[in-house]
Amino acid sequence: MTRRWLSRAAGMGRPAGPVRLVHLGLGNFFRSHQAWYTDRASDAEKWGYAAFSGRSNGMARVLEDQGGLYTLAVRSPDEDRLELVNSISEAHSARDHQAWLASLSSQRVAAVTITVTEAGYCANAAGGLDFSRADVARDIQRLRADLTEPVVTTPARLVAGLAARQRADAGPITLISCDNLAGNAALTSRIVGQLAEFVDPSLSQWITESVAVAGTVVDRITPRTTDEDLDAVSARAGYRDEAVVVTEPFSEWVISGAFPAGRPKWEDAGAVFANDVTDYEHRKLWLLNGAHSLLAYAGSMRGHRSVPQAIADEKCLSWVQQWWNEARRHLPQSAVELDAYSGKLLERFSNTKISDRLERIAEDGSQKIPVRVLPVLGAERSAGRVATGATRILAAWICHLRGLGAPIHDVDAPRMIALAQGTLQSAVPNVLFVLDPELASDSEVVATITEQCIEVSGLAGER
Ligand code: CS2
Repeated sequence: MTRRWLSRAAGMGRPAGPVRLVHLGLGNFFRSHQAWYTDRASDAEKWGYAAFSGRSNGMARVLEDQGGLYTLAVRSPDEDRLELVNSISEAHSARDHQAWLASLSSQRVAAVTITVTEAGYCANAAGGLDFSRADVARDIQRLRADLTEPVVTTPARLVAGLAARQRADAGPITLISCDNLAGNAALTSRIVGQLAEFVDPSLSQWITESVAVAGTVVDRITPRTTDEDLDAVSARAGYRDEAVVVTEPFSEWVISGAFPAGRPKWEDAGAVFANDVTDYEHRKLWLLNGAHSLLAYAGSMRGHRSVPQAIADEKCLSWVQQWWNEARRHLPQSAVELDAYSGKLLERFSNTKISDRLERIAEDGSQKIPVRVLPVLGAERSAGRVATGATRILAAWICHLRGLGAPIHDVDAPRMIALAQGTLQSAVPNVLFVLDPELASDSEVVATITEQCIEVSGLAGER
């Protein structure tokens, strides 16, 4: 057992950089992606992060003890490359609201990156802020009474932070959404704008003038860290690190937006700046994340636990290929480019060293499925086709909500589980209605999904 702990105070790593970036959502993905890009930027020593937990606080405490340092284990089929990441200068728990307000009030802080998962934006089906949520209503009440009161939802924390910045006259700033959502910049603008308008119209005016919102496409498969990972890294590194993150060698970050207060030279670490991220976004959300959801539901019903296991199953692979053939008809990239992209995806999914659990990916399907599958289904329907690769993902998800395959962890679980009960003839249109009422009244789509529910659940026992 290693006795030495990873610790900046003990002189390990680079000295902490000045805090000029803030992050919301201190999970594994932030640590394998934005924090890593910042550490790899050519001007890294000038840019430190104050990183805040989304909801759970454990990681903030661990990182605080380690002075923000942690190890990224970049795991390819034949080696683990250990990289010490230095970009987190301060780690704070979600409860540390005063530190949050202080960070956003600092003139030095130029941007806020956000990874709070799809559900964290508190959006409704129309893509605006869901004012009917009790937590949102509570936060609004608090902010109306006092803009410095602790709040918990992402939109309210952002608005409270921006209000503090306005009071401090600290100048413009950029919000950078890094979650797997369609149009993540526009969604972030809407939820922040709507909440601010409700709380204080003059703040809303300042936000319009002073807050830029950048859109991004982010990609790096990052499974949950296991105890074995912690032990293996400690054994090799010669120090104990409780904040290890395991990830794959591949990574992508496409960014579009204005940075009136500056930013790190992320392009020197491989990030791509584009005028518009939409084409990249569709390619990633449909081909990678859509296939992931398919494997999570259909694969787990066939007894698989991880992505590499599921993709090695010929049946699952053929379903993924069928879905990809449908999705790529609606992507603008050339056939050669898309072949290369999906070839690389197959290689990434097959990396048995990255044991990404289907259970993780199956979470929050109610938030993921609309983004990943419905645009393709709709485009195919407009062309007069029922895309059976796309409908199979919906069928597999409905079976999951009926208790098959991976366990259900969903922010909207009680409602979705209730809708998926009863005969398939009623469950299918009931679930579809929540996604899109038009789909629920499309008898061809409903009939196809009903048959596919029988197909995928029947095949569940085949292996
Ligand atoms: C996954 C993503 O959680 C999920 O549903 O599809 O976390 C996926 O691993 C990342 O988007 C990869 O970049």
